[in-house]
Amino acid sequence: RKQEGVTIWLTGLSASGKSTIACALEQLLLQENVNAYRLDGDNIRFGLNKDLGFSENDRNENIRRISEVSKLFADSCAVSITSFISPYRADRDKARELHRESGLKFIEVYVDVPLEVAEQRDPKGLYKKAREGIIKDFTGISAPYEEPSEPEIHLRTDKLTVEEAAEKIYEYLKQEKII
Ligand code: GGZ
Repeated sequence: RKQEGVTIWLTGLSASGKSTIACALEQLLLQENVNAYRLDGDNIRFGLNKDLGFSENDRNENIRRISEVSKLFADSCAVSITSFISPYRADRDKARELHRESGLKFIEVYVDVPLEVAEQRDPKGLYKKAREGIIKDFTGISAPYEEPSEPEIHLRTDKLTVEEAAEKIYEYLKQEKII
């Protein structure tokens, strides 16, 4: 099926729900025969970017490479869905600019949850370790998260189910006639 390429860029704290929403959105799209592909920590941080950690420089480089890869998927007419914290506004803006230069759509989705809620969820016990100082430079605790100022989509994941959040992105793509 013919479609425009696009990058859906999810950004938000650890445990905000980025990956689960990305999975649900991918499912919705594949059901409609829309070619979707997901980039996340599992296929990027353990492969292409396995040389990178969580210092500011490494995060910049992580996001720079992901921006380039996502652009290539979008260029192949896929709906490329990225789910990375991407805590620095400048890095996300560069990703947007890279797409703009190539005439490709870029949709920034702020997966927003209060830090207290993310910390309560703590599915991997990382916030606890960060509070104890076992993990250094942890986003929201000991490293910054810069909120998007003008995201195309703003989701409050403590007020939406995963399905509702994915639906909102899906509806946006329909409304903008991207799919
Ligand atoms: C933040 C960390 C850290 C530190 C390990 N800070 O909830 P998770 O576990 O599964 O997702 C987090 C993931 C963040 O990687 P990203 O590539 O998305 O980060 S960034 O965009 O900032 O480059 C978390 C885990 O890795 N993790 N150490 N110090 N998250």
